Amino acid sequence: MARTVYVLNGPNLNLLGTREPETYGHARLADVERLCTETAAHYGLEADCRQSNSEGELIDFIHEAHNKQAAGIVLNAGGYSHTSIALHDALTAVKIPTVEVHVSNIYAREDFRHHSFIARAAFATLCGFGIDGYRLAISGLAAKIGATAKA
Ligand code: CA2
Repeated sequence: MARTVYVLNGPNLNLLGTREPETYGHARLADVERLCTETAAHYGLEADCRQSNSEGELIDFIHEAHNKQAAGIVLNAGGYSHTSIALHDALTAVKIPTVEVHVSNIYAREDFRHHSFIARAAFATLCGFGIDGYRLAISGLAAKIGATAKA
């Protein structure tokens, strides 16, 4: 069974924990990646965590996930969520079970954040749980692909 979950973070998420804590909290990207690694291990999965500020590189990561037969993708595409048909198309092409995550509650924010192109290509979307959303996303993904918790 495929065991690797790609955890992809998009533009500006490298700034997590350094600015706007009232919106994004105090945890840093390294904390997110540790949380994902630990949660994935709980289900016998491995988290391969990447961050990029470039749309094309995020698309390359999705293609790589396909080539490496990844079990799933957890994606916070940041601002590209609201603009990128290309990311939508990449996810649709590879057909890897994908959960969309946002740290903040995008529906309680500006109107331009209320639409996500990623949502149509993901089987679930989580937002507003802070970084715990990543843990919940991996748990939900594990259930979706039939990976069970290890003792
Ligand atoms: O809530 C989320 O996770 C977002 O994906 C974050 C994006 C935003 O454009 C989306 O609408 C919602 C922005 C990421 C910016 O991250 C920062 C983190 C700390 C300080 C400054 C920016």
